[in-house]
Amino acid sequence: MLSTLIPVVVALTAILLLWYLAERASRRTRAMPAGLDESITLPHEEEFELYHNALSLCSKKCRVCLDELGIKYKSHHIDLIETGSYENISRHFLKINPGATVPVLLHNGHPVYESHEQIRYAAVQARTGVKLIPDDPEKAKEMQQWIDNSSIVGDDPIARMAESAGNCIPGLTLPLFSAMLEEIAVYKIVEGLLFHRLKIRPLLFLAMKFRGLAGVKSGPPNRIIHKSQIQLYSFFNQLESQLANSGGPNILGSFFSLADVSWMVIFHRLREADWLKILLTEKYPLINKYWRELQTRDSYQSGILDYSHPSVEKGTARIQTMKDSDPDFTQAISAIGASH
Ligand SMILES: N[C@@H](CCC(=O)N[C@@H](CS)C(=O)NCC(=O)O)C(=O)O
Repeated sequence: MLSTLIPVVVALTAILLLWYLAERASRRTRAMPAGLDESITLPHEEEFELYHNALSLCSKKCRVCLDELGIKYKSHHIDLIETGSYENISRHFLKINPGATVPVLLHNGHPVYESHEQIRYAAVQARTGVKLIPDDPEKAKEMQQWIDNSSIVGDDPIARMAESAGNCIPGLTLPLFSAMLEEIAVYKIVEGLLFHRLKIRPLLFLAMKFRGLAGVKSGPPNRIIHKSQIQLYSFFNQLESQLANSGGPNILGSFFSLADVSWMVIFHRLREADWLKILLTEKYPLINKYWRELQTRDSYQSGILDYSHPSVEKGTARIQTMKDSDPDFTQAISAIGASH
């Protein structure tokens, strides 16, 4: 019996291995350099096209920026595992970005990679009369610092938190990721382990899937959340001073710039992961005012709220229910908030 089974198992293993190797060969991934790549021309129909995702913070940044500038674009929604499936590692999307991340901005078919580069590129190219970069070079430099300290830098989403508020955000999104992953089947995450360039990301999601939302109360996820809070507070302190010095209502004063686009999406993520009440305390009156102003902009509606995704809404609601039903939960994730 066993002797007849062995060749079957060997044959099946060989078939699986061949399938995996063939599939990997057709889904080649590599990191793409930031900025415009004029050596690549991708199929396109319109001058500007955007590959993006409803939940993705960097995608929101680009949508808000394009809307502020009045640039019309063709929209291609790409699912990420959080919103349903790993479309970002599909053969189709890897032709657009072998780096497997969104957003990607196309200008006349040429891709621009990295959202902080995309917003600058769009602002420079815009012929709509709207300016999001100040003429004064000193002011433009100041703006760039506020873009840099809110960008997501590097491939590891939970590293380099001291460099940028943007890198504190994935850690603070862990509860939302966990809540959203409740609806995602394990095999879909495993696809990421097999084909994603950045294995740390599907690994993290698999761990979050198994721990569930209550799992953020303790262990490594809880430590990551607390570390993210501490680091984020240091950026909040800087932002509060900047708003006092500039006189508001924006980071550079009266001029609304790319820096504000970049920070708007950070606050919105804190909103969708239900952190605002815990983190944005009365210790930060100017940031509170700033955030209220940001929400009145048309681009907040068109680039963010109009793209609200049912899975994100369910995820936010799950976090709120957990907080209401388990006082330990709120306590465990907001311990730092009480003492900063
Ligand atoms: N630094 C990049 C970050 C790009 C990035 O990590 N995008 C996320 C969404 S915000 C993504 O595509 N995640 C999908 C995945 O890693 O599977 C940028 O600013 O564009």
